[in-house]
Amino acid sequence: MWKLKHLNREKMRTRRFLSVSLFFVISTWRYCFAQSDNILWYNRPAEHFEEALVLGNGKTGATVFGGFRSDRIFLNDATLWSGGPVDTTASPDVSHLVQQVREALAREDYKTAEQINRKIEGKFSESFAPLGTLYIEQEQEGNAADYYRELDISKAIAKVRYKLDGVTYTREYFVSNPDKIMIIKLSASKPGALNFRVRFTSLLKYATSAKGDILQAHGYAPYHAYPNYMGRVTEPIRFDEAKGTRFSTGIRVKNKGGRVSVSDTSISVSKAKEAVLYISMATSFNGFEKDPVKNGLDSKKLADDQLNTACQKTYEVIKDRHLEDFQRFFHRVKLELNGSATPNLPTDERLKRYAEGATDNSLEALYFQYGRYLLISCSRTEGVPANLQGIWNPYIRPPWSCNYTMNINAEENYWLAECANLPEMHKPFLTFLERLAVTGKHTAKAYYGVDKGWAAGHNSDIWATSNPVGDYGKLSPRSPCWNMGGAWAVTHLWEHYLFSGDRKFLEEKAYPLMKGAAEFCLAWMVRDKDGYLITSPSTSPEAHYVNADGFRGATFYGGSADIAMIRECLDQTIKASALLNVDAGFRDSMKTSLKQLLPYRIGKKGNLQEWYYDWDDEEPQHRHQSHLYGLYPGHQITPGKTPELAQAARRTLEIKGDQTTGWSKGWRINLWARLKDGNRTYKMYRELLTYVEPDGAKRTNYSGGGGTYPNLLDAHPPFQIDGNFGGAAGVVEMLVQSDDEGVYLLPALPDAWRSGTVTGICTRGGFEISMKWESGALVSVDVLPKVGGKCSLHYKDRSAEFETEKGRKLSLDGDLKWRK
Ligand code: FUC
Repeated sequence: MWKLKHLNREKMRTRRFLSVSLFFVISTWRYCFAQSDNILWYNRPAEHFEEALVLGNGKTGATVFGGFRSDRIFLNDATLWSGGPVDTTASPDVSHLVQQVREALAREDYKTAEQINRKIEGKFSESFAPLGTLYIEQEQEGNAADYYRELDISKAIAKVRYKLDGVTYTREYFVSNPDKIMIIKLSASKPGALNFRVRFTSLLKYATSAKGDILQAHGYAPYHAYPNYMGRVTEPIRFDEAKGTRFSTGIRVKNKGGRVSVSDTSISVSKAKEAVLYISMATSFNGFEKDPVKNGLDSKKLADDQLNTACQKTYEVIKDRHLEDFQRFFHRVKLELNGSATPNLPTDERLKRYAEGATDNSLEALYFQYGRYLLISCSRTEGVPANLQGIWNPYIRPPWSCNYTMNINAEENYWLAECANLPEMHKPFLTFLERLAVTGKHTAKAYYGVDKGWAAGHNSDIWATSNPVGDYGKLSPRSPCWNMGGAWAVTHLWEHYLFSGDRKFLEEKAYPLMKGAAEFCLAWMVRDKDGYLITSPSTSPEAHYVNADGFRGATFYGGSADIAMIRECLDQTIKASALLNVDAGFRDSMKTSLKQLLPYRIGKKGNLQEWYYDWDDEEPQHRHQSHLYGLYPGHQITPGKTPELAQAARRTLEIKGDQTTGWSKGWRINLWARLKDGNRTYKMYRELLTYVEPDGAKRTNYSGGGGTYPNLLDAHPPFQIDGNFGGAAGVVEMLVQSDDEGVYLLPALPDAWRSGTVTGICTRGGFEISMKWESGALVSVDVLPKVGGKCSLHYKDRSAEFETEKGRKLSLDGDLKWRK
């Protein structure tokens, strides 16, 4: 009896011990995986794209679903697009129509002007193509337990882990930039338990085959893809074996235990303990002006070479090199808000809780760092900037062709680059402009009759399309008939100079492009009845007016947005030419024109006037706000220097309201920050993080459905990455702003961020700022001069000026005095 009791007690004790240990193990395990500030995690596999985790090395993109029986990974290559080089001989010279539009406008005949303007349209831009999908299939019965999926954005590594029949399976995924390879490591806790098959499919034309122990896929992209917003058209996707960018993929497995067999359609691994997949991808894209077939790169050889070189390295070596490369960028900036305690909840649940009003400062910081993560992951290919979805797209007819939309979206993608200490990631956009200027010279002449400089319209692609799109009159002028793409985009070159102080870059790369854009602007402008310089025809990106006769249209003259962009472009080009001491005569003509630009006007509602006359908007809450360009990203309107205009811009934002698409929220966050209204900025930032159901690209909502998907990608809806970048840039604008007059510390600090620390924020003038604030007040600031020279700091009503030396840090207190 005693023995039995004793045994039972022993059993109970062991059980208790086991359950306590299990609890400890589970909580520690969860803690290890879930508590870092830089982790997105989930307790189930992704079903939709908007739940899947994105990885990339700036060229190769992977979207990981993490299914346990069948894992799906969408593969992309930044250089795989439909189409081929722009054929400038194919576009007819329609520039004579410009005069006809001008004459109609001079008669105030807007209907006729609109009709003729529509004829100044050319071919559509091309589309970013999906490379393929990888499936990892395991023949396993039953349901997985303890499923866990994460993306560690400080490592750019995704992980999946689950238990099945007492065996723990794990997968680790990353895409290495230094080794140009995607790696997936699969392992099982029990020897021989790993059995799976790898398959590749694609929506493009392709074939797979076995070459030794490699599974290969070769294929080609369409020679033309019609934009999805044109709805049903005959043969929207056109393939021709003799045309289109080629792509190649090679997959090889290195295994521990078990065996590997390769067929023409798959690779199978059986009875292994561990297996590492090496996946290489390449395309024949050889530059915007080269035919990808006749003068293309050898994608097969490239993919082979990348695979062979990578396979000579172990998984550990590739991983170490990947971490070193990625973290060199990622760790430059740190942000902590109010102590940033991270709740132990899956990211989608955190997002839902947050949308219901919960406080989650760590999620706010995570969203900011996620923007930086995305930019490092998608923007590292010379001349090939991040598109509307970065580099992650599964569709053959993606939303808006997944292209470069130059009337906001392409630029918004790069608002984060300089200030968040990622100038290297800005380069793909800056080098793209060199290409845009080449086709843009033709566009200026053939579409606008201007034989000086270059112009770009509202849509572009990897081929540097610059003409107004619309397929020769199929679109309303409100989007395509806008030619300020060049004027806007070149401001990024000047900004890169301001942040880096790189005079060589300014002289050799930036200035020639800036000058070309400015030359076009000068030649394009005409005089209004009062002698002011204006554009005619003009449109205000994607908006419609209602004129005095009740006519609703897009074509008019003297648009405030055009003039704001020209003002910024001329101002910067004047400064650049003076600094470089070149083109004195041209500088004088720019100065004269700058003074004669139509000034800003304030409308009857107290708003900043968008149209030449004080007309109503067809949609007062329209998502675009291009006439506020001078407030952000420009530097013409500030509450200090132009209080009336700042007040009018504020009124415009109030009339527009806060409900808008993702990218538009991203822009408004920055606009409110420049108005130095921290609480309103924060309100919009919170709204950008509104949970949006993951439902694929099914719904396009133009009026107010913007927010964030479970995988923290921005919802226009559908997914559009610019909102991520705009939102993250807005965080910087709340904490640090800079212009010609210096650096402003905590200029729009919201009450909700009472204390915090930030390191590594960059400013114009080449300073790196790290600071700490408590109870809403600045405690300390370190300024690291990367260039040297005068540094003016402003905090609330305090200002201080320092002469700095490159590399010698200033350590100041909250009064901007030297710290003891
Ligand atoms: C413009 C915007 C849309 C969308 C698209 C890519 O047409 O008005 O909202 O962002 O670009």
